[in-house]
Amino acid sequence: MQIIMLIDMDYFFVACEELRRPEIKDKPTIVGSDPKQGEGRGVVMTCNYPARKFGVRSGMPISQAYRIKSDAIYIPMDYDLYEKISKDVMKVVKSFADRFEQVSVDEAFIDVSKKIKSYEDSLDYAKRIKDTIKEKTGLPCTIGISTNKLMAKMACEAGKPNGIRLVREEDVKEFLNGKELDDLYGIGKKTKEKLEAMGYKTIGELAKANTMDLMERFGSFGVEIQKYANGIDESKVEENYEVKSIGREKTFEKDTADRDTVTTAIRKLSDEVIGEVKKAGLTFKAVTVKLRYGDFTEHLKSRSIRRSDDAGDLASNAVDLYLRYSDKSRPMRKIGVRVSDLTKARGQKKIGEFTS
Ligand code: TTP
Ligand code: MG
Ligand code: MG
Repeated sequence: MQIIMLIDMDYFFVACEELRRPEIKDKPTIVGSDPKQGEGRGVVMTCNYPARKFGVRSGMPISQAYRIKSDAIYIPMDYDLYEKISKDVMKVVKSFADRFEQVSVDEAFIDVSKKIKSYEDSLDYAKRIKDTIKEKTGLPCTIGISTNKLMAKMACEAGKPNGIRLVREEDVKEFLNGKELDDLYGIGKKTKEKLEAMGYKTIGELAKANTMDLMERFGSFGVEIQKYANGIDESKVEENYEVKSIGREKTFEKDTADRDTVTTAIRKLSDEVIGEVKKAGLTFKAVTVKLRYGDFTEHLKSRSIRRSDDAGDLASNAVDLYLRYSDKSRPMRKIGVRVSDLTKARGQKKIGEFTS
């Protein structure tokens, strides 16, 4: 039996803000663009549940949110904060997983089929994950548990907010049956309208639809959504790594145009970068140097090389990029060395293929 969980943080950006501004708790709060007294452009990134009660939603124009709830608390985005908290959350989630796949800043799938042998145990296990996230970050989440990624996602939606929701394999059909078409992952407003025009109103009806008709109307996408309507999803939880590149920088104590000083610094930085690369069990294919001059102008120079995890390869290419592309007459303030296009050393997929 396969047991998959989706962990998704509740009203994430606002919840992060709540940590440093406890006074906003339980008050309608919106993170997004400046509403400018209703004249503002841009959208609501997210809002807490008290704001949702009034009909405010993610993605809604901020001016519309302002019309609905002008006395809500409006907070601008602080992505650095959310990213930092996200890392803390993901660290916890990963520690509970056989396989871990982060799919956005606030959600991740885990496969726990090896660890958990029964649905009863999965509920206890989810509770432990939820409690640990709360303990380490102070934030609430919802966990959906089921037999594949699709159903874990749907279970999570149904369990929102601050819940744990299990949909057993034998209950999948009934769970999906009466739901609206656009409750199904993959079906948006347009597809819903087309399906309704064909006479299908619920997920249950789509599940039993004539497959040829769906093929004719939607091509292979039609087959896929019908599979989804039957709760079928064969995709696996794909291990990913949050690291897209690894780099180090050095600011010189005094701006310098001395070639040896810079070259020595590049070699040292290369060693440090390789230390990280090896620790993570990765190889790299792209090398970038950052050249920043005393007047703060900055240049990035990159090249692709044969895949490697070797300090000599990195240093020689980084030094070469510096020698070729830097302006030797101008004193440098800072130098940086970075590797990217990372892959697990044991020949697996490229990182960019996993992360959004
Ligand atoms: P979601 O998990 O979709 O939403 P949420 O965490 O705010 O609320 P819920 O309790 O329903 O899970 O998105 C996570 C964060 O990502 C959200 O706080 C804001 C941001 N976000 C975007 O950047 N773009 C989007 O289109 C959406 C929907 C959210
Ligand atoms: Mg969320
Ligand atoms: Mg999410």
